Amino acid sequence: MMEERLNRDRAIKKWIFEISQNIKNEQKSNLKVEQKTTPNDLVTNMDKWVEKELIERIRRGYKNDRIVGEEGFGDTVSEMHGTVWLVDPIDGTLNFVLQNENFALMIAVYEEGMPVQSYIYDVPLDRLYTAIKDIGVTCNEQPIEPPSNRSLGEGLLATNSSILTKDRYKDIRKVTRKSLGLRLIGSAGLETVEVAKGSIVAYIATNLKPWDVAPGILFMEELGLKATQFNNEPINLLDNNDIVFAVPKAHKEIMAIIN
Ligand code: 2AM
Ligand code: CA
Ligand code: CA
Ligand code: CA
Repeated sequence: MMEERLNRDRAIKKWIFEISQNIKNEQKSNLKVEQKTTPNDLVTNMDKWVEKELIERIRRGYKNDRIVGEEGFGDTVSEMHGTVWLVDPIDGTLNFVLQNENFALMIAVYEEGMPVQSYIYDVPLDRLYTAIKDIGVTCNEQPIEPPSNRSLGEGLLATNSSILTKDRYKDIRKVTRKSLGLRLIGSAGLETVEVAKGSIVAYIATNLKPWDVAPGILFMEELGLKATQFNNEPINLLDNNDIVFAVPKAHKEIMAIIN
């Protein structure tokens, strides 16, 4: 079992480096940007290309596995039996288009519904964050130690913008007031990584898709951190989720405020 995961780990890293090289080389003038649902919900030809490339490689090596991809080139998955891959080709597409930084390529592998391998690759900074079940978390092969268990009042908070614009989430103001300050990156994956590194004590976000949260769960588990829905229930990978990723102290305070 462990050997199989280590082989898969080597394959995934190779794919990530090969594919991301092309993201960097792509002439931005050739980028085709389309609107999916709203003006801030975009997809580019690069998102689609990356997802297709990844899925092709996974299918070649792992015929029996199923794949869930944001841009729809994978399978339709309604339960988590067997091995399921969740792929977000570019997390932070708006940043990719408008900033050319703060975006990541993300892959998560689940076995029988349990997270076993997670990859969040900060493409512009060349930083590969990994979480492997029972082995731990790394950044470019260097181990990341569990962050100190701080309270909201001792740390920074991250969130997504829709939580601030929608009235039904007004408790977020109370949470923010208790913290030292608010930070928004615009990539769920990179915000997750900030929690893992201890740069922020909590990431609170609404309506995230399965591929946005799938890698983060193992990062939290391996570091002894919390990953739940707003109601403190486990995250459901077959649906959208309102999530809190946090160190335990901050998580407990947030649960008390929002529930
Ligand atoms: P994406 O760039 O892969 O779509 C932005 O706050 C974060 O939320 C990004 O990680 C983004 O992922 C994610 N997100 C999820 N649903 C979104 C939506 N409908 N519109 C914009 N961002 C969304
Ligand atoms: Ca998207
Ligand atoms: Ca995403
Ligand atoms: Ca995406």
